Amino acid sequence: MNFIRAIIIATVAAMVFLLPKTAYALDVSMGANGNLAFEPNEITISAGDTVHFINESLPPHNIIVEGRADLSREALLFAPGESQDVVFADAGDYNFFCGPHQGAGMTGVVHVN
Ligand SMILES: [Cu+2]
Repeated sequence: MNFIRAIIIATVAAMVFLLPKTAYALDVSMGANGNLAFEPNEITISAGDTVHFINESLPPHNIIVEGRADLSREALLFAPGESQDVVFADAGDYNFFCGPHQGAGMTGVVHVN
């Protein structure tokens, strides 16, 4: 009986260990409450996490990550609720802005640990 119990415990432990790591995803809204801003505009995540950018009001918005065309989402989002995901695979600090509204201060920074 103890042997079977040990096998069950070992199996469950292995299953938990082998579960794919679900990367954390953080929501950042664009233009919420009629502000030309990312909200939040300073975020800290772990390498491999996803930032989920959601279009709100005062479109169009996009996401330009300075010096990283591969992480940028240049396509302009017009409709509320449209979104773009950006996965930050490597540690570092990433400045980003909205192309149409950079001059209005629609900027932010992602700290990736
Ligand atoms: Cu914008």
